[in-house]
Amino acid sequence: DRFSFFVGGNWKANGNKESVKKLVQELNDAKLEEDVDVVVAPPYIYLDSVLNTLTKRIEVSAQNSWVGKGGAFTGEISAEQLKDLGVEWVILGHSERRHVIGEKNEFIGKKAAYALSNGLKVMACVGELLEEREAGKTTEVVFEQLKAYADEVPSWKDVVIAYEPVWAIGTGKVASPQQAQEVHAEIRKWISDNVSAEASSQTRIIYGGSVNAANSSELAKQEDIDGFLVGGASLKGPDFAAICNSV
Ligand code: G2H
Repeated sequence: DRFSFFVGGNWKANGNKESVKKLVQELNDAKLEEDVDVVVAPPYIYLDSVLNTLTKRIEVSAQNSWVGKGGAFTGEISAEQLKDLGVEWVILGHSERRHVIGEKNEFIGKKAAYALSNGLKVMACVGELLEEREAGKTTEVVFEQLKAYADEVPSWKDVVIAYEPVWAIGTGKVASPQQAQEVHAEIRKWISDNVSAEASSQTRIIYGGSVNAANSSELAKQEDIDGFLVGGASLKGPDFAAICNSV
């Protein structure tokens, strides 16, 4: 349920065989508090080796999956294949896929539904661009992104929502605890108004965007921040462990 804190590490397209081995070792050695769900998302090509070497204390996620059944889709990886490997989670709708690759709301909603129907759990990302925030459109944009998921997914039971303001991603400009809390509360209310009170109280809403070991405790104190999606700082085992233990 939402009451266990959730921390995801999004490795993005970083690392090589050697650094992945080192990171897995650091994570295996880390002391993690009991009441926190921890998931890491290596690049596709390292998923198998990470699944075979990482402590079972930490779950494994992909960073993307194909929108439907596998087949003639060059360069894609299907939800069925991820399940076959033993992957439990997938990150969908990350801002880098939205704004660098060009994925649209509807496509991302369909991906989420397909992944869930194949037994994967989903970190469903949302977040506004700087110009959208400055134009006062943060909630409008985030609500449209949420609606695209809500239109497709039959249940929110296996969904964690990641709020990642795009202006805070990889920039070192973390949202203030108040800025993050404000949007998290709006998201919680949107789910209550548009999905159900149960989904609203049970769904974890995690924050992403320049989270590090120095700023995670203040963010974690906010009422509606139920965890983090961590990029850069998830590449260092001790830092990531400190973030996991920040509540
Ligand atoms: C946001 C985050 C992880 P970073 O993309 O998803 O990355 O912590 O590097 O800003």
